[in-house]
Amino acid sequence: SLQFPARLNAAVELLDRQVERHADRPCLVDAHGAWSYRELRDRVDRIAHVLVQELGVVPGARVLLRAPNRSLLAACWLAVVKAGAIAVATMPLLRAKELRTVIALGQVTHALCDVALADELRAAADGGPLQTIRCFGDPGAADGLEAAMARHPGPFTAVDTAADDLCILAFTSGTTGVPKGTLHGHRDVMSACACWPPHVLRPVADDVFIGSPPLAFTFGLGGLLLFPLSVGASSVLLDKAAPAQLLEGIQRHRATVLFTAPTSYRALAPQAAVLRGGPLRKCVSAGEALPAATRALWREATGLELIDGIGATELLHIFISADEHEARPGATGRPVPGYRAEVVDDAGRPVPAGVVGQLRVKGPTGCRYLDDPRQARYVRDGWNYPGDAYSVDADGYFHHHARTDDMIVSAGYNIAAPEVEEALLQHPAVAECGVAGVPDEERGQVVQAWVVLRPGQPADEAQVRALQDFVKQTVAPYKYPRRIAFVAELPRTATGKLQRHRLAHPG
Ligand code: 3SK
Repeated sequence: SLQFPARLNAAVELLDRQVERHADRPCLVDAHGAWSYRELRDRVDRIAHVLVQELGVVPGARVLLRAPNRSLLAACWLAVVKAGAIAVATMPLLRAKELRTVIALGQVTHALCDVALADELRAAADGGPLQTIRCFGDPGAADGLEAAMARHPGPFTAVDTAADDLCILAFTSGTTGVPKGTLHGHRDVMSACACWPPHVLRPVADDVFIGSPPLAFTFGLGGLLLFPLSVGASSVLLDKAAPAQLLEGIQRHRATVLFTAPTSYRALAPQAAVLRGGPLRKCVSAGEALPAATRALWREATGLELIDGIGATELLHIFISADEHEARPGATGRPVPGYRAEVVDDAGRPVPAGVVGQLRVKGPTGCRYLDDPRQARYVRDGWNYPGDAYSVDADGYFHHHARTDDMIVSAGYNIAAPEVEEALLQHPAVAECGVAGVPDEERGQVVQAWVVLRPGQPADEAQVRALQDFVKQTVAPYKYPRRIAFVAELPRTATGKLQRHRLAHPG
């Protein structure tokens, strides 16, 4: 089991300890330049002084962060944690309505915000607990964070936090309903760094990390900040990480470790041959189930085997995974050392190999919800039930079937929406697709697919029949989509997860 001292501050462990070892190594790179470990610590200490001395932040206060990925956002996150407060990082795409929910549920009192995104935040703050917003991104502004930082040179002594003091309030992206706030302490952050990275990713100090997930999504927080810092590596933070920018960034910065989601690997694949034989050596896929076809596509394009993983905001990061040598198409992997995972029936009994049931997980990164009645449903006897239908094979590999909410029951058949999506994605006309059950008088529900076609593909009846026939030949014929709609895009959360419940009701 993992041992940490009773007094622990994650910002000290991840940053100050690295400065002691290699102050001048490159640490963060963004569109504004590059910072060494020493330079990052200097910024973090200045911001922590501003938080405490100018804004009156006290240990345990909740500080909202709002910006696209950039080094100053990472510095703000570390400063909040170093000051013993709780970082509430929010997706840049959130609008005032969603921000209002986060502020009210999280009892957020302070915010550090990119000036370009401040209007929505100010609108959301109206009348709520959020009293102080300090903006950054306009270095000339007299009342901006940068001006305040200039007033506070000199080291900041980290607040002496206990290992179990909270330092993160992260909201789930809400693929189905209202987001849940999840709480994590300094020990959880250090545990996440001590489990999946050394056992599966195996990063080294010379690695250059890059990727698309926002730092506000714990997939991005771990992959693009915590894990690189934990080994003294560097990280490239892209404020925009659409496929073209990501590909350009990988090449320009000679990135060696890539974090992104299956959708992004599919979009990158047609141009990704330029990466073959280059410095890129580890490609991590998470955030959504990885179809075997996407794994094959990426391997064919680049020669690299994807490292798949399932994680959850509730557990901070990845808890089932397989490295590039142990990967098996169609399987997510095995429990990451430090975690236990089981597939159980509705009564909580483990099911035999090959049988589909509910996934449950236990591990060192905990799972506490913020005053949410759903705690009772999602956390039982120390197990977290992330809401995924899985089976385990005889070798202990876990196979994803669907989110529990994404099981379609049609004429008595159980059909996993992702399996139908995976079949459709193998058809050359299909760029993206989403599948969900829609009500049907005769069958209860029928399978419907919403398909984004590749450029130039006809959206006509012949295409519908071709796709239906293709699915019938790829998986059991009763799973084929009886209805198909062609659409320009699919509804996704701010973290890029497909919202299947919105396919039929996009409004
Ligand atoms: O939500 C997820 O899918 C996820 C994946 C990896 C790491 C962290 C998270 C939240």
